[in-house]
Amino acid sequence: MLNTSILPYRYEFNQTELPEIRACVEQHGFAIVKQLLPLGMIEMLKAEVRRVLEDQAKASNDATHVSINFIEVSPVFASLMTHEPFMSIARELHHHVPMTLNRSAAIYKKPGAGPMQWHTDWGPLEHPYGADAILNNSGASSMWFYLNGIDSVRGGLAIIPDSHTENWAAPDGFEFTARRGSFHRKGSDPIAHGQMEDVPGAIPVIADPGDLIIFAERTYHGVYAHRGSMTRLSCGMSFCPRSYEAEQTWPLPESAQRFIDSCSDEVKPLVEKYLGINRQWISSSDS
Ligand SMILES: O=C(O)CCC(=O)C(=O)O
Repeated sequence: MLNTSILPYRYEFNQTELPEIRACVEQHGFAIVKQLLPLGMIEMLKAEVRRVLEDQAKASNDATHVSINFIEVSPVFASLMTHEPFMSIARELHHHVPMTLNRSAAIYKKPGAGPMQWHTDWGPLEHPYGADAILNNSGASSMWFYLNGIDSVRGGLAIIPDSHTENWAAPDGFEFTARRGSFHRKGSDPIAHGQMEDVPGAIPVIADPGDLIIFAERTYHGVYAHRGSMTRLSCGMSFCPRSYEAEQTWPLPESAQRFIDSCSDEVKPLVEKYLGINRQWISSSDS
């Protein structure tokens, strides 16, 4: 069922409403596509997130565990690049220009996890910067699946609609932290705000398993504390225009090369320019 009650415009769509999905992301910085994944795929992806992250999660007291190259190690997730309902949305978001895989991730979040502070994934390319700044300056929209469903109780996302534009002003009563990375209450220490409930204009993202959540690279978002009882499993990927040329990059990681080599001829055009990710890499101001 489509829910339009929180905002005065539609932000939930069926998978066939491609122009409407793109228009919503362009105008408001996010959209939700209902019931994109079949049940079997949801269950296989849950198993994949567990396979990749559960051992380390069980051996650790940390509540949140992340794979930053999930697509490279999950053939099931990679197979979404041949799932036409998913790819037709990716192509529409990019106005049908040639695309390349930008990045991917999976997250395993235990019940009891605290909130994640408000932030934008975008960051300025001011030296020294890391791989995240390169990959989040590519014009990519994140395409996420929260495989158990999310809301404000179960460690769901909070987002600020319309916060995806370069000149967006901080919410009333708040000002930006350094490099506009987050915001803090005026008069408080300049550290990222960690409460989801008290930010003017913010909304909880409420989604079912199999729904696709899309948000733009500048859209401000945070995560509610996980007060549910089930481990929250999620995974996402993004694409950018193939014409995107980063001004500097890291050597292609071996895992990324292996992944590219493993892709079928059908998928190859989407991964030939894939950069992988190296979080140890730092830009150089000499080049
Ligand atoms: O945990 C989530 O759902 C979102 C994570 C996130 O915002 C991030 O890694 O930038």
